[in-house]
Amino acid sequence: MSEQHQNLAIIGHVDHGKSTLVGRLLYETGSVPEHVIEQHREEAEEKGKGGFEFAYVMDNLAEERERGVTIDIAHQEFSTDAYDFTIVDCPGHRDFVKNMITGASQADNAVLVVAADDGVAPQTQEHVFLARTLGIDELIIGINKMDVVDYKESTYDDVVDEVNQLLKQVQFNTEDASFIPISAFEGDNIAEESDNTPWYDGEILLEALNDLPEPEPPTDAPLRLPIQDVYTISGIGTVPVGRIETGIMNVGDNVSFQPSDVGGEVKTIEMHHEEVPKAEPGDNVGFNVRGIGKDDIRRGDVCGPADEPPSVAETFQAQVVVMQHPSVITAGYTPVFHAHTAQVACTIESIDKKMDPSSGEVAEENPDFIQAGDAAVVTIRPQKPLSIEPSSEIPELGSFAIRDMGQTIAAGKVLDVNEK
Ligand SMILES: Nc1nc2c(ncn2[C@@H]2O[C@H](COP(=O)(O)OP(=O)(O)OP(=O)(O)O)[C@@H](O)[C@H]2O)c(=O)[nH]1
Ligand SMILES: [Mg+2]
Repeated sequence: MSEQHQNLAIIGHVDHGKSTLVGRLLYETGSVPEHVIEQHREEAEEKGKGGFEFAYVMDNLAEERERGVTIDIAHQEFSTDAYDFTIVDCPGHRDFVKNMITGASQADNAVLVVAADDGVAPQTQEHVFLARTLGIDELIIGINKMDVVDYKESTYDDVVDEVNQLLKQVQFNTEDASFIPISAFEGDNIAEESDNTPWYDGEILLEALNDLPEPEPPTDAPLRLPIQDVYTISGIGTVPVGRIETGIMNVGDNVSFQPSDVGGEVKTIEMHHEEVPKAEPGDNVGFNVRGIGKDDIRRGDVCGPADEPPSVAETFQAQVVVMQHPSVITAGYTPVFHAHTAQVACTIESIDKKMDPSSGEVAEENPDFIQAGDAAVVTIRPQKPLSIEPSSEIPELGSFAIRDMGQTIAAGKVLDVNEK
């Protein structure tokens, strides 16, 4: 075990090999034994899904295995010399981008998987945009399925060029991106240098993972724990679960859930099925609070200290970047905002400034509309109570994505919260 912890998201278009890559990584690092892969191979073949044995390590739901797609995010742990990794395997299918947003918002860095035989595809673009705007620092880009293109250097170079263009488009600093030709299925350049790519002399994947920059230390912000689900467990009672984004939770603390606006004393905290006296940023916990019933709180609430409760926005000002929209965005537009575990319809009440995305300077005051490619400062009014924080104070609770008509329209950062 190493000291440092990293949350690593695996992102990219559907079927490009994300789950297969995670399965392969876990296998190569000894976290999944050979016989388990062998069982998966048999099950995959029975289901007519031969080749999915590595993906099945991550795809545990019956529907995922039948369809051969990832639906919800899945977490797995493995260690290298430098880091203990929590891998967040994201779904690539366009119907499940909302789950990818949750995954990306939990991660420090990411591996982008691009299939060499397909190149940049719609969700490659959508995921890179979301990764960039949700605060992913560094990207490792695995050009996967090199076996399918006979390990050809020219194909690799073409896909690298395509991805570089995309990175420029979303203003991802290309110095924070590194490329590796891999085959997740065959195991090329994952844990060992491959003989099939003699023309490549860069790092293999495990080396690149070891060389990732250390994640920023957690801020000294107060406790913020977005609630992912609320369970009723016999013998304990109501158990909200979620991941601590900032701060510490101790048994005996007085906490408040917002925007539900209820609270009480923390009676128990459970992590990995064991009771613990306290929990820290990055910990996935279930806990019980005196006097709180199942109907008092819900997914999307944020738990914080009673004396420093999570902010609830009447309105908030944010900087947004528009990725795509069939026409233009004007004041009055009311799409769904995805912030931490909450999904709330919000109205763009005013478009205050259009920014020059390259310089960050104001390009136009009070523009009539914004469109794809624009960056702007806007004022937003949630249609139902929403707990959200200024990104400068609590970055973990200060970003969001905007979705409409089954696609990501924009993403942004909260500048200022006007509290209820
Ligand atoms: N030949 C070859 N096939 C691969 C490779 N990596 C993945 N595949 C195949 O591609 C298919 C999809 O793989 P997955 O790992 O499920 O892809 P995914 O990116 O996780 O897909 P979603 O989670 O649904 O977005 C499976 O049939 C894999 O066997 C590779 O390196 N070479
Ligand atoms: Mg998958």
